[in-house]
Amino acid sequence: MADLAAVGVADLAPEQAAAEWQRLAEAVSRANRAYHTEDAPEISDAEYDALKRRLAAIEDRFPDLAAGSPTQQVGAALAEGFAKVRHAARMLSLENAFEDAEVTEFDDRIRRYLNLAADAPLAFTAEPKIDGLSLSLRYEDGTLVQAATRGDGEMGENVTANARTIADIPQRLTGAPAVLEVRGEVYMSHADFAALNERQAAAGGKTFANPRNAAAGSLRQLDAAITAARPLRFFAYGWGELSAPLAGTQSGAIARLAELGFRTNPLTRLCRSPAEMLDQYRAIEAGRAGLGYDIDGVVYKVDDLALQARLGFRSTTPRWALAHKFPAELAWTRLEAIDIQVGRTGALSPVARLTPVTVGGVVVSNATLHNEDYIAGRDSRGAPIRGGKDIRIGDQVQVYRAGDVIPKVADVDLTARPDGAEPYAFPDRCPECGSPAVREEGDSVRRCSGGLICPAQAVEKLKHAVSRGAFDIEGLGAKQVEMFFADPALPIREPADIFTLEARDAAEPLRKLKNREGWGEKSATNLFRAIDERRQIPLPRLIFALGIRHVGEVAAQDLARHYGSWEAMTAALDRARPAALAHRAADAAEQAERAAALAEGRRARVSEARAAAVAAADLPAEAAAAWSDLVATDGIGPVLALSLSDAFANPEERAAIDRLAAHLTVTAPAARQTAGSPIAGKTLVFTGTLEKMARAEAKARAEAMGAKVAGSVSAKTDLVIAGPGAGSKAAKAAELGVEVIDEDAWLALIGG
Ligand code: D41
Repeated sequence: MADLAAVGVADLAPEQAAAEWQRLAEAVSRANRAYHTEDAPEISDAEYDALKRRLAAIEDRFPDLAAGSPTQQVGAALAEGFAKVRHAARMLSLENAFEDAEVTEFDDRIRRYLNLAADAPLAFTAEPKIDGLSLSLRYEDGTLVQAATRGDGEMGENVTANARTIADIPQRLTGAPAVLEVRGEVYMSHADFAALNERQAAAGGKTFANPRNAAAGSLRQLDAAITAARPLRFFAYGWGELSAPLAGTQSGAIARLAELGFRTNPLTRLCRSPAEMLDQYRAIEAGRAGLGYDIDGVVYKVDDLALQARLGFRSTTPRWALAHKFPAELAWTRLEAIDIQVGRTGALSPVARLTPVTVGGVVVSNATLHNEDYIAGRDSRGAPIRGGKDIRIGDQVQVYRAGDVIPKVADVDLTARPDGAEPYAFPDRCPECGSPAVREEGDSVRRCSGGLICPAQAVEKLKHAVSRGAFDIEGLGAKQVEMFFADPALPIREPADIFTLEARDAAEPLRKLKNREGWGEKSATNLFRAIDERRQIPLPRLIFALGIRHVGEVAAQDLARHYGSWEAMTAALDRARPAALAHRAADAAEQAERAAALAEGRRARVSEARAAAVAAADLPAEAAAAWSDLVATDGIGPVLALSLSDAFANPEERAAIDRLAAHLTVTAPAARQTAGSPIAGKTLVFTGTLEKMARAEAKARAEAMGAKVAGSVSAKTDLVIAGPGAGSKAAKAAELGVEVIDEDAWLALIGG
């Protein structure tokens, strides 16, 4: 046989191309494995690149060969070693509580949402919260086919080979539903952790700070043989996708998982009241030290699965579950210095530099001091905190750490204060750019007024733009952003620069990315491809990526859903601008009126003052309409609306936004599952008292069926649902000729 490797791609016959493709694909896969999982590259980067280029050239000519090719799996999977997998059902996280009172509030809140009387039965399971990492196991026809870490809840890492080595995880199940996703916590016992660290130390290897880190490090081994040698355990606590229900209750479903062969936590109890939940919390806390593994609280879940389904979830947490954390761990140490960090929105955040101290198994040397008032010993309303004790450099301070929360300085020991310690003077200029740092009325945070000229703000905004919920560009994380921000040859100073990087690199004669330390042909190309993948971006991600104050992921989704397209949103914000300015003027007029009234000893006429300011602006009707449409959007209040409007009206910021958008194709939000929904696309307003379904549930149901829920009635309203006591809104609806129905008609409309 002729040596195919010597034949040019253009000259290969189809069957030769297939054979050559096979050879190259295997060589690339082998090289990938050697490089990524065995940490032992067998060929040079240049040889690797040549193989891949030839493979790609063949696939260009014979596209049928490309499916499943290693050229299709550059980037994420290879760079990080594990393939990403999308969870069939999202892995939610848990809402946290720290106080006993929050358990009663949880019960109250659920009763209110479900419209249950205070004495109606409502049971909860209570189980220890294992301090490990969550894992989702997928079984099809009784066989384990996939194990994935939680990741961001939507996408996790495929760790199937590793999970198969864990003795607590069954490989096969009998009598299970055809599709069953089991969720639970992977952890390591105290004894196994100590023994592992001893072995590691003896072998000169890396030791772990705590059992949680050891479990995470062991599960995320690229070589499953290493995982197999690590003593990991697994408790099942829940489920994801199912082809048939496991039971009618949480406790029944967990019992079923136990029957199927999973370990479930023996301390799980069914509780019939908040008092019983707290009893179980105390019992678990009392037994904590003797368990032999780390737990960080107790998880309560509504037992009745039909009620769980009605309660549903918020953006990332179910309404039917609560994690009641144990009190955080504390330690005392010396405050060495206070550094000021400048954030994305210019906030000056004081950070305590501490003499390192171990808090709950973790060495802490930095902690947050929140803001200027916190250091001075006042809360946001001016009331004393810590009895009004201020914090000074050199003080003995108490450091507090709770779970994954950033450690904070909680208290100060005045008896140990060194002589001559001075009250801390919070800077009134930005330490990064020298611009004045100002505090707005009612804001506890001092902010740099430099905007995008402040390098700290610019770089933080960029980091935000590439973060997970935003552009999420593989290979362009916070570290790389800092590198590019400071790079004289290929700078990235604003998000738009990301999308010109490849073109600038191509035109760059001397300092090409691939020739830099830490970069090569492969990583540079991977980065450019990862950037290309994001030239098309869903609208909510783009809005979130802008890093506008108060516009988080949820608000970005609300805005995207409301406006439907980037063009519609920018046009509406431009139209609304005069009204936004009038509202700023009204805020100022309100403050002036309050001050004047105080001085003159009379009652402030706030609404008159505001109305006069708005009237003086003589707003065009379309501005007023665009503004009321924006602030009537559910989830968007005047504070957010003003912040958004300011960002789009600031000439420098707007120019940067437009430059970015020019590189992008913005995709509309995916339509909800609303086929056949009678209210899809309609704008609804609820008013008055609903008797069978609480307002929050009604709203969630309406949104799930594709409707928008607004807070006030306007010409855009399609339907008003009025309960008893509906007042001005029902009247307004009648005046505008909007259809009004009662709660029974609403229930009939949504089918129960
Ligand atoms: O023991 C745990 N760490 C635990 C975690 C538990 N016992 N139950 C959990 N239940 C849930 C829901 C209610 C969302 C199914 C959880 C977690 N979630 C969880 N752990 C980490 C993220 C989510």
